[in-house]
Amino acid sequence: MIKGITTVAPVASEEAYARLTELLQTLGFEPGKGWSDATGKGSAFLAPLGNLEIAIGYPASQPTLLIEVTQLDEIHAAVKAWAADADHLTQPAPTHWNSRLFKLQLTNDLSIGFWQSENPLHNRPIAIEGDLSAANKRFAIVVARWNAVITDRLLQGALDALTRSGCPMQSIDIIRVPGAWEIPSAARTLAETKQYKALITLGVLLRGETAHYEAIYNEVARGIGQSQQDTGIPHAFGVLTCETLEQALDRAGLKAGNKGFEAAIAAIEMASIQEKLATQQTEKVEAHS
Ligand code: DLZ
Repeated sequence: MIKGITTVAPVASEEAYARLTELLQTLGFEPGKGWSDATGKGSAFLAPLGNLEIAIGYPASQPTLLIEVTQLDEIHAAVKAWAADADHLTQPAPTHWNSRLFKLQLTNDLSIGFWQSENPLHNRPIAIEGDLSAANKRFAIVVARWNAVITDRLLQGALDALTRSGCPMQSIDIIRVPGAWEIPSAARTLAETKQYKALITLGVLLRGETAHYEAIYNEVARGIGQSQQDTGIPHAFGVLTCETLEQALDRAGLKAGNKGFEAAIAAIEMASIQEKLATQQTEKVEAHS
């Protein structure tokens, strides 16, 4: 599968290289990993969205380096402020492909074009992804007291993820239950209040110490999943199932990350996805009415 496409744009002079690198940095282009060795050097920039375009009969007047932007006029103003010599900058003008474009003759040997499509859906990413902001959202954490030496660490990890993602402590409710067995019913009661954007469930089941381990684990997982499906509120699953206490400790912050932190991040992402999907649905309904 293709993972990414790198277009190498050779520039003819040291001056063009330095100016283009500086301009792209000024405009906030995300830097990638550059290189420098005996054969030359490269400045890498990461485009959030990249196109590979092969062309035939393309008007020679077009720059071969084209950068698609979302706010062409603001970019034009920024480029004008950056480039001391405005003679080498054209005004944004319509193209024959339903876009507007301006050109900058950076050096004698290098011209670049900035353009914006008039179609707001052009190149819009197809995937809807959640972001990782927990601000202005309420979360609940259901945590089992059984194996508290571990679950307290999972709770610490979850709180760390939530607060570092912008959720104040006042917007987090923590519900302690006796053991993992009790998590589903508490989670469901909380989810049904519709007060929370997402729930985080935390517990530890140790195979060696838990009679009917499989039966309990299956029921806990099924109950949490069912609550999530019935209520439509995301429930992040942070119930560890381990052979030994040592394994559990590793997953609670020692060697294998903190599963409480990871569950909270999943909850934040899912809360955001729910919001985005809800907005999309509303937009669709409005468009059809
Ligand atoms: C009883 C029990 C056992 C044996 N093991 C665990 C465990 O490893 N992890 C856990 O969270 N809870 C355990 N429990 C307690 C049950 O989850 C439950 O709290 C009690 O059976 C009371 O309903």
